[in-house]
Amino acid sequence: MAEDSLTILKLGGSVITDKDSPETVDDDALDSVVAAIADSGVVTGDAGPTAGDDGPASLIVVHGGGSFGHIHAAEHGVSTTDGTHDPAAVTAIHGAMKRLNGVVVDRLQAAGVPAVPVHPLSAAARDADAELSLPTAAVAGLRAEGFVPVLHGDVIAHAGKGVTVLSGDEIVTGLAERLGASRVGLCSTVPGVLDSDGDVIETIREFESVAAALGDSDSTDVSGGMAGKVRALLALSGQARIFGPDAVGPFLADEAVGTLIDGA
Ligand code: IP8
Repeated sequence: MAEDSLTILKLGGSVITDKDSPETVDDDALDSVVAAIADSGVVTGDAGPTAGDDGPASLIVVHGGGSFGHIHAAEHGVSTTDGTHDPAAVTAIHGAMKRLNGVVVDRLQAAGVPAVPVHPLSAAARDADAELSLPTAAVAGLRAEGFVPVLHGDVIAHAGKGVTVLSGDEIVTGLAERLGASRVGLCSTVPGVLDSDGDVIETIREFESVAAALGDSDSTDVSGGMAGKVRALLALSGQARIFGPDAVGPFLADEAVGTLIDGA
């Protein structure tokens, strides 16, 4: 399979967890998206003894924090811009994300997807200008061997601030640019980007046309809601889609689901 057939799929933390209840997985929602991934045929990698024979696995999964990472991050006052030097805070936030990641990886494996965990804390960092360094050798190497890397929002070293939050959305856009993804999808709790009447906007090509509907247009925090997501995806050199949980299967089948974000 060609390198350019890579799909990056983000599962929103609010989709796969119960946001109102600390460290609680939404089992039905997770099982449903896992089944959609397993049934999609997108995963062609073979992680067995002949690993790599079919070329790189064509899927990378990223998931957000939901009621795992965000609750601990808020408790310790850590965000994408506010950091901490407290090692106990680092392990509390990272540990929660690893627990959620373990559940996601286990469910995917149980469904036959050759999923393996990748933890950003051990590899990524921001410099003093908040510029992200996101090495891709581990992810690319795992793909080449037929695995489906499963990454998650995390805390990472941030020059001068200790650690700050790296959102799943930043991982998605960072990997999409660095690995040249052909398809990028964000599975959210809503069926797409909604206009002021609550209808799904079909296509967004520039931010100003939707700024009023999205509000918070000055937000630079990519972890900060739909406006931040749209801005980050518009900056990609390729297209992306935002859609709801029911559309994971159709998205992987190349259907025009949710909102197309096309800033290229
Ligand atoms: O839910 C945040 O990831 P996101 C992860 O994608 C943490 O914003 C550690 C709160």
